[in-house]
Amino acid sequence: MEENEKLDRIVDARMKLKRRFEDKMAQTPSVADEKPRGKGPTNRHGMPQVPIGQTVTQKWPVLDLGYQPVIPLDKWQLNIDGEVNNPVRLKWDDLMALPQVEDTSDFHCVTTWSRLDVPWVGVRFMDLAALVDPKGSATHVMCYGYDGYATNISLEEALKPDVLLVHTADGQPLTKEHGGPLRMITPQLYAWKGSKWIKRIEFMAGNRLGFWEERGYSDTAYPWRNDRYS
Ligand SMILES: Nc1nc2c(c(=O)[nH]1)N[C@H]1C(S)=C(S)[C@@H](COP(=O)(O)O)O[C@H]1N2
Ligand SMILES: [Mo]
Repeated sequence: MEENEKLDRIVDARMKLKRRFEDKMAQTPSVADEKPRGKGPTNRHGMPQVPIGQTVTQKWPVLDLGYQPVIPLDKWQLNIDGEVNNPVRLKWDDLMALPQVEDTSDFHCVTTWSRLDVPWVGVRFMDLAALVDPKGSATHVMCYGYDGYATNISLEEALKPDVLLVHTADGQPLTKEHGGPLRMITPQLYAWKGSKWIKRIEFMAGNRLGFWEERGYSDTAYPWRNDRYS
């Protein structure tokens, strides 16, 4: 396909996603709730900086399933498939050739710690979605890690501009403990919604539960609603 044609298709897919999810996104709790629970100054999406039940920490605890996979960059790949018109398999160089975004956001773990103002660098989930062009039937994604983890998220959450697939944190390559070479982050949801060591994003026609969601964690994970367990 011609480069121009390819770009047109990506722009088209982006406009389509915007039209489909803009309203839904504006109605999500972490943007729309009138009485969000928490304390501190208002953050950029209108919520109190520290959600209810969270304590700010300077440290960055590590949470995993007891196994930290090692993925050399030349073996690394990310598959994006399912309900999409243009499934892709990205190698590391393909990922780095996509627009790189710097953003600073907060990280809220369900185990009650929050790490504020983490500087990240990575690729927007939205840009990856526009690349694969989700079918009209797609409503959710399942994100899979190289360690066997999986977590589900709705498209109106995943398409938010602060949802990134990051390779850099605090100015350093993301360490293996925290999901390097690449992990997802979901600043407006509890952090378990962001898969570390991400290897596959499956677009789904409907919802399915991930690893923790099947084991009693909330499907929706809204920090300002104290929405931890189902
Ligand atoms: N692949 C994978 N991703 C994962 C997990 C995991 O065990 N495996 N744990 C989740 C949980 S419960 C949290 S709180 C965050 C923790 O990220 P951290 O270890 O960088 O603090 O990653 C989430 N993503
Ligand atoms: Mo967690």
